[in-house]
Amino acid sequence: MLIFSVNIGMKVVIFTSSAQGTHLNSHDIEKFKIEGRSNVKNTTFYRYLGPYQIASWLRQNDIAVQVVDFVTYWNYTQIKKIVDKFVTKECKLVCFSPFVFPFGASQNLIKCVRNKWNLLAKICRQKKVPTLLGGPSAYDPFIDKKYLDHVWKTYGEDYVLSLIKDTTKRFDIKKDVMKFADNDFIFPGESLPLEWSRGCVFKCKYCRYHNIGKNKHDHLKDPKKILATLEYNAEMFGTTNWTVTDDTLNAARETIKDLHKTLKDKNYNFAGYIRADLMHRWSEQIHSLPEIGFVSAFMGLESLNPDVLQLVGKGWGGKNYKTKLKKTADNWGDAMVISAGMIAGIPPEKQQDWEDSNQWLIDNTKFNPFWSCLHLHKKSELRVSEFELNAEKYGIEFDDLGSWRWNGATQENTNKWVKNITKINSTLERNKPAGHYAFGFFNTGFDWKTIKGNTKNTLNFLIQRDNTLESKLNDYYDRLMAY
Ligand code: B12
Ligand code: SF4
Repeated sequence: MLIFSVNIGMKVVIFTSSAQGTHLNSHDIEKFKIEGRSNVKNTTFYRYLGPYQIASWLRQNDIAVQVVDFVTYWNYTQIKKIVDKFVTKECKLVCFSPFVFPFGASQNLIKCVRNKWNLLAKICRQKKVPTLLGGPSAYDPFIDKKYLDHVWKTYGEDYVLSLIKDTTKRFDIKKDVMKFADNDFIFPGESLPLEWSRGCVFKCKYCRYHNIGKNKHDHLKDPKKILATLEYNAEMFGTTNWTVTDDTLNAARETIKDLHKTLKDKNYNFAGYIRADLMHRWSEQIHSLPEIGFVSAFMGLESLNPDVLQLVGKGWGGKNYKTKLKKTADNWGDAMVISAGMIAGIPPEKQQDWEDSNQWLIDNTKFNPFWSCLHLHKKSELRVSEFELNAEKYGIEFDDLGSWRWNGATQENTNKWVKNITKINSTLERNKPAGHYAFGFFNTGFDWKTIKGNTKNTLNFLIQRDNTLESKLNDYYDRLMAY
């Protein structure tokens, strides 16, 4: 392999740890006693778009940027070398963009990941370059304040640019063509994330996203720019597999109609989040999404109980809910691999209701149920969602450790139930990876036929047996340091 160094002084360095954000090396696994990793071990990775999107915008403004990914995996010596190489005298800003912790992450894992980010921030601090934390974890920062000059909680393009350049230029999602770059070190066959739009038309009461309840016509990327993004990156990196990061991609009805005309004759694969109620209402999507190339989705159902849905603020909790859902599932057939996202913990449902819903999904659909425990923050400065901000109004209480109690259920017991049902569901033949999670397997070298044809357990086993993840991340490091 030809290795050469271009020696460009980077003006901005953005550190991230692409979702899942918790990749660990074997030394840390031992040191922090991370047990049971074989069940939860992150055998895949998928880039978190936020930092790359900011980098793309800065590069469009002639600012040299290095994104440094997979931060949690590097050891002390590697981190030191990375910082020495990129945080040089040309560097005007260091950005941190960690992803949020997965719900249910163990305390040891959280400690280990926090530790790594703080170590990195401390080493950067010694370089006396301004530091900035942003992205979804900025709402509950796990990097110590003493290492940070600024914290930013919403979209970052304009703010970061304003710190580097005096300009009146403003970022516009509608017109943007997002470009990955050579020094992002994209792997052959890697799936990449892209946005079709920003913001969400719904307003769920447990939601911690800052741009919800938008009008459905707001912040939609021009379909021509979506195509240009696909084509640019296909040409540069051979990318054909894409995850759409929108919270509800099928809310963009006109975008789908428009893209259907062009994409049905191309060979792209897509995955993303869709909602069943919109599929039911706009039934043309049953055919148009697979024809565009959608092969897999994560479908946010949350619950099968109309009262829960009404409390949460989801539109589809009305009459004949299960009948509509079954019809949508039947219409879909085998066209897509789908995970049904369910949340345990919202009243009036109790454990027996969650059990029944899990069984109903298994008996009546081909969906793979994916359960999460309701997640709420107690500390007032960390409260963002409606349930958090007005907990008392809904009868939500918190114990001394910050765990919620609601309508007789506790976070601890609900979590236990979620862990148990996840284990039980993982033995089912239908436990196929879906949505964003499925496309992570492209990045470890599998094709769609193999991903679709195997359970998560089998794929994880193959990756661990062959040390695929480790060799990919080590290869990334070599390319980063040789740049
Ligand atoms: C796609 C997605 C996922 C995908 C990620 C796939 C991937 N390739 O990265 C998957 C399915 C893996 C995922 C998982 C989870 N997710 Co998620 N996810 C999202 C989603 C829908 C989009 C994120 C995205 O990429 N957007 C596109 C980019 C371009 O936009 P952005 O992230 O907003 O980035 C901008 C700003 O944040 C900012 N920014 C980002 N970094 C930086 C850095 C600096 C320095 C600055 C200044 C700014 C900045 O600028 C960026 C450009 O404008 C968001 C909701 C949302 N719409 O944001 C939830 C969201 C981030 N997820 C959330 C959660 C809770 C989770 C889970 C914990 C859920 C779970 N059940 O476990 C897991 C954790 C995963 C893990 N660690 O293993 C929450 C976080 C809540 C919070 N802030 O506390 C969100 C906000 C959803 C919500 N409605 O509440 N997720
Ligand atoms: S939880 Fe998802 S669907 Fe609900 S408002 Fe938030 S982003 Fe939208």
